[in-house]
Amino acid sequence: MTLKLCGFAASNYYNKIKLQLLEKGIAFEEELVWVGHAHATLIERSPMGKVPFLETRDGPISESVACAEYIEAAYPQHKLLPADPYAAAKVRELIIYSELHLELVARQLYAEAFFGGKVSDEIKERSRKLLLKGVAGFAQLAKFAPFVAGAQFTLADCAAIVHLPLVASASKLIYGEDLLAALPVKDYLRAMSERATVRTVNADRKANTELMLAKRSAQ
Ligand SMILES: N[C@@H](CCC(=O)N[C@@H](CS)C(=O)NCC(=O)O)C(=O)O
Repeated sequence: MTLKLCGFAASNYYNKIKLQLLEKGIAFEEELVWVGHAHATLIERSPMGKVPFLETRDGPISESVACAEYIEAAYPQHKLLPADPYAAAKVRELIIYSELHLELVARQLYAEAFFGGKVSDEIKERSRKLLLKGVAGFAQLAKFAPFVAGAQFTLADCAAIVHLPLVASASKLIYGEDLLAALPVKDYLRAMSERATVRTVNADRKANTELMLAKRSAQ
């Protein structure tokens, strides 16, 4: 059975896995699955009702970290995790920083930054403090030389390429200041956007975002 990536292409976590699959040159199918109405068939495949999830020959896998690790183990071509245990741990560490300490914190702001909603001043203030701490931590670890973990393109790039633009633009929109501006993120993202795989992900993301916004305004 061909591996199937399920979710929607406006999602940064979906695109993290899509980029990994494209970089590794793995044949895969995509199934468009929206979230928000946690119907039984979605919950059966992804118990938290989140995307992405994979459909594999052995069954479904939810949570992008578990999906990414499964792909690396099951499809060893074009490794995106170093063989050296310490180097691999440093890649995983960067993924955790970009998700737990940056993206998940910035996510608190998305309702107002991107979707016309409102976020309380209390949440904005708390998120700003956490983001400043997360950015300082990430800055200490990220190499941008030229890839986020060093000389090789790794899973940390799959995460950084999809998450950092959201962190930068949400902070710019809410605080009037890009909290990542002191890091070479813009140059890094510009360089990464020249990769054919990233161009594909970005083109599909734009098309799917329009579809998602049209769907929302029709509700
Ligand atoms: N920890 C999850 C996060 C995935 C996530 O938050 N996905 C969003 C779309 S970008 C989602 O499914 N949101 C719907 C929800 O939270 O109910 C992962 O790494 O897969």
